[in-house]
Amino acid sequence: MATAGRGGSTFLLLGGSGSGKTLLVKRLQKLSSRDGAKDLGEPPPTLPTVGTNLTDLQIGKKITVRELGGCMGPIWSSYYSDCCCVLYMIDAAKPTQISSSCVQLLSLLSAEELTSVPVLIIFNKIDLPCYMSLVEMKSLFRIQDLVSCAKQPITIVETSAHDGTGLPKVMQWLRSVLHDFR
Ligand SMILES: Nc1nc2c(ncn2[C@@H]2O[C@H](COP(=O)(O)OP(=O)(O)OP(=O)(O)O)[C@@H](O)[C@H]2O)c(=O)[nH]1
Ligand SMILES: [Mg+2]
Repeated sequence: MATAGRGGSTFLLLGGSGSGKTLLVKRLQKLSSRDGAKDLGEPPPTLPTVGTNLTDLQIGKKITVRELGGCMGPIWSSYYSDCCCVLYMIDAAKPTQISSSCVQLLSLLSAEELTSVPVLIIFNKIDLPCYMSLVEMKSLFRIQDLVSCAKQPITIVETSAHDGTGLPKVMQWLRSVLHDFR
């Protein structure tokens, strides 16, 4: 298990272009705000992240989420040594992105620097009518094999950053990771 010293409390947020990383961070920021917004309201607009985007969240203690834009895929690995865990986002309503998402996921799971960091796999956009169910996604990504071969502890959630479904589970995972670091 990673220690809090490694990468401080920087949570790396990765995933294909347009999978919903920036919107997720904005939603988590609202959920973790002092008034603990129950009603998320309309989703705020987002722009493609060209580079990296750092956001502080207060989840019991301060953590920093570092989103790397999907277009940064070729250099994601240069940030691997500076993180304590990874959130990996997949657009469950975009079949054309599945093969590249799968290759990127396998690549990060086999990276030396990430062998001991917890990984949260997020299947996002489940509010869209055309989304692929968790059963379908698990089968396409061969999640059973991945989880049994990977060295990292892997957790899987389904979310909609649009309507907020599943976001409490993401918050719960962040808290549990922080708790394990204590
Ligand atoms: N319907 C729906 N739309 C979503 C969801 N999450 C994000 N979106 C939309 O998808 C688009 C892309 O979202 P972003 O959060 O900018 O995606 P990103 O992963 O940060 O993309 P890059 O920064 O380019 O890597 C935006 O129009 C979002 O409003 C979701 O769960 N459901
Ligand atoms: Mg973004």
